Amino acid sequence: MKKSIEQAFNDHLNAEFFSSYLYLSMANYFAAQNLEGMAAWMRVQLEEERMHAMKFVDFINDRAGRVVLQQINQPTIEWASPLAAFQDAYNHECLISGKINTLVDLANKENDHAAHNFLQWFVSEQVEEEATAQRIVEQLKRVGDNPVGLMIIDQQLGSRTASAPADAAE
Ligand code: OFO
Repeated sequence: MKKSIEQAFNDHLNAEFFSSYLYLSMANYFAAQNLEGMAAWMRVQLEEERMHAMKFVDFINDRAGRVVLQQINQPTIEWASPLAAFQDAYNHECLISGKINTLVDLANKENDHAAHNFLQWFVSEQVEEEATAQRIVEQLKRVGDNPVGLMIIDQQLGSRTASAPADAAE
């Protein structure tokens, strides 16, 4: 694979590992708030992010490139509210979508059809990632400070399983 693609994919797998780290941090925040459902939801999400990172690892290895693991930045550990945390999650997913789009542009520029094809899964996935986070943000906005509403959302999110990640907010 071309060095430019290898470098960009290595940078991106670091961003996916950071996503995993960020959601672990959010899981810990929710656990500290006794919002066990949200904590559980984030724990499923962090595993998904690790899987995303591993897809890039596998692709680089399959193309006879070299994976270079880089330092993972420290995530935020405190949020003002569950809404603030999920708003951050949504903003983060938008950022990741932008990075995926940039990778697609690079794959096109380098005429790397395999990379382009590989990235299409992520293009679709990011639509789901953004939509899911946004739905939860809207639900949390709707309940505001109502503790019963918050408890219901917490219970709903706690039912998320690894096999049905996209439906967790519904
Ligand atoms: Fe990997 O999709 Fe979220 O960050």
